[in-house]
Amino acid sequence: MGGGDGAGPPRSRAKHGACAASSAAAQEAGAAGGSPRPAPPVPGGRSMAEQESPEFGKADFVLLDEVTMEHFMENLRLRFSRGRIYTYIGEVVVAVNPYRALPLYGPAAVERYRGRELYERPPHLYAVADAAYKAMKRRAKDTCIVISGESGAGKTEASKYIMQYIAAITNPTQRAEVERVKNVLLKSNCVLEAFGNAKTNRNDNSSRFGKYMDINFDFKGDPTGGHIHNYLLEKSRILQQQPGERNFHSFYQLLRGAPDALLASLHLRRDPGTYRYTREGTAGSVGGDDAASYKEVEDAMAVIGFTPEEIGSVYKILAAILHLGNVAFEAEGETAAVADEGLLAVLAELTATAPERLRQALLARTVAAGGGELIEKGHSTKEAAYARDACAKAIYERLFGWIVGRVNAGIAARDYDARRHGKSTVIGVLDIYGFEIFDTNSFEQFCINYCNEKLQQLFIELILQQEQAEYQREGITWQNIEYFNNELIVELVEQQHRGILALLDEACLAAGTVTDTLFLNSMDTRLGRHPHYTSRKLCPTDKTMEFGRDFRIKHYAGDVTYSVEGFLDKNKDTLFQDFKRLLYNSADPVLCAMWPDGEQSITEVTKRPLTAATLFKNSIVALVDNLASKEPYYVRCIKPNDAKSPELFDEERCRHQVAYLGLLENVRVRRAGFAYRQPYDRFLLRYKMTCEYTWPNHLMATDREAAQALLEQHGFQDDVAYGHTKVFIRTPRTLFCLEQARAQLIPIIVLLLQKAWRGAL
Ligand code: AOV
Ligand code: MG
Repeated sequence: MGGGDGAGPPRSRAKHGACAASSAAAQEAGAAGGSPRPAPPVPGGRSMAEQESPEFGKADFVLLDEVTMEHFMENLRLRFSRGRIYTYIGEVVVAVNPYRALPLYGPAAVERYRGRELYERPPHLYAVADAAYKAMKRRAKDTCIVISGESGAGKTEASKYIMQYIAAITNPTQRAEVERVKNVLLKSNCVLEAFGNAKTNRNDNSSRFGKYMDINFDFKGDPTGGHIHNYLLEKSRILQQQPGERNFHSFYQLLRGAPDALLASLHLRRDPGTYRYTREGTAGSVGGDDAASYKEVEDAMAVIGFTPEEIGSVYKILAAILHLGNVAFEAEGETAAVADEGLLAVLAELTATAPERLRQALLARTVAAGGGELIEKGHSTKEAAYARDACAKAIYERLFGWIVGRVNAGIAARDYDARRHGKSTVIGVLDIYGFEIFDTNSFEQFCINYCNEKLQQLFIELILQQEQAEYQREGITWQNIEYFNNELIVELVEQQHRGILALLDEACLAAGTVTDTLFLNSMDTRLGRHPHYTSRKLCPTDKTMEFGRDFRIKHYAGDVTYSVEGFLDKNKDTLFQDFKRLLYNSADPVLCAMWPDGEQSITEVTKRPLTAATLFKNSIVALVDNLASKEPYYVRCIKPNDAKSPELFDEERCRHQVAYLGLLENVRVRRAGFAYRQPYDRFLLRYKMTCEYTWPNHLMATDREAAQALLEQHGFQDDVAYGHTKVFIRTPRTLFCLEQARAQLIPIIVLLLQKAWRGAL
């Protein structure tokens, strides 16, 4: 290679050699390997040590002296107690919910992080948002930010900070259309939370739906649109809540916040205790907030583009659901009759339907008899009550879907940009309901927890598995790191023909009288040997499960006992066509638009639709495929205690989360691994001007040798490894220094080129 000292090329003339040896991360990583060195300065005249003094612990878990649970917890606890709620594992952010307002956000903080590299500033969601944004802009890569953690860990709050950051750093020229899109994106949170969140025993503002939001960017890097996918709203909450919980916020907001005249026109009383669906949820409610939120949500709907008529329809639909819950039935011989005629009239008015048709839909259903003949079959009082509740759930679910659709219409990406400048790029933000364990866990918890298993699987796949597989492929010496793979649990749920979902669908499809208990029996028989499945029948001594009712899954995040009651019903999700037709014929355009399937005749709908669980599984599989196709950034949220306390760091609870989230394994893989990798040719193309042996072109036999010469000239040889096709760089600082060297040289090169050009003229 012809170096001055024979051991390698002479040091570069560019003054960045010091930077190489001075990487703070490299220093600390080196220290972990047993050669402690003083904390060095970093570009910009600041050092990691200044930003993160020992008082605040290690800003990156990769820098721990030893990767043990004890050291990890010590650092996490120390940082939490000092208000340092964010810590990195490489590019992954570990965030502990502070349960108090911290002065970490807002315009000044945004400025500190704008355009900076990850390691230049203390760990923050803003830094990750910036990294995802930069990757998207510089390399035209679709990226996604996956926020995970259990219920109440801070995912939704994190997603909002991330969106606020992206909104703040884009559109410097204040283009009106871009401003409008940003505004709609931000305001959509408030509306979706009002209709999709509720107080649970885990979280006062718990997301009861999953949300994945794509933000589209044009070639300038400004948001031009977006799209929200929502996943399985927990609609059973409409009917019933566990003690201490509430129905969706929207109901209380309307009741507590609406002006008197509006309430009167909706025939509502202010007290949520008046209505069967909101009666249980009045304890522990926060009345003042509800009234203030009502106004905020209404303003947000207007910003999104809801017309006053549409907003009026939304309120009427909410009121109709509340009234519907109060409809009682009395027996008239074999069949049911509506107990309160006045209520029927109110309902007909609010839903803009004909009172007699409404009565008919509540009391009977149309069935196809032989020979294509249709007959009316009257409900018993029990059947009528069941149909009424199914209808209330369905109306709310469709209202929510309509609202999401309305938001999407307000932010639909204008494809003129994509057509003019090629494909637009996307940042996806995922905020989905976290893993949850309640006193009673039902079908909804089963779906939510399955979804979290899938996301954990993706994390394992992207962060732990693929990383290690690449080192092996590239021939880099590597000691495999063991981790718990939850593949078996995912299989238990979703395996074709044999998994829980398949057995559930099988039970639902079976004609006649298959009950929840028979479904449980079938699981016991066919899954009895699975290491992650058990039930009282299989484990008779375990008194924490009820015989004939409960089964238990050993999830990655803990054991959850599910009550099988209602599984079949919720999975079938039957709503009689009579209701759909009734509401499709409503004179209210919003209500009518929610029931496009209401036009079908009863003979057309006898084909079995997909079950709720299968639809959910399909949507989650599609979500995971979508995420896997993007460059992922991770935020791993931790809930410090169950008391929502800003002081309490519950050691046991935190340790448990660190363990099941696989954070220690993440540190190990990261620490043993390399932060960046690039194919040799791409690497040289970008940095060749920083080395005399590679500029303008190298004369070495291979790109690999040339890359080696370049890195050695900078003095980075201890921080890199050479694979078959790619160069691997251990610490981000090395890349940062290369970037700096490049940035310093570019103006000089441009000047030289201009001179040469003028000379040629
Ligand atoms: P989740 O989204 O993870 O739960 P949230 O984001 O709703 O959890 O957070 C729960 C509560 O914790 C919030 O309402 C805030 O009071 C508080 N909190 C979270 N993050 C912060 C923060 N950075 N600063 C201050 N307070 C915070 V669930 O949706 O239940 O899975 O389904
Ligand atoms: Mg949430």
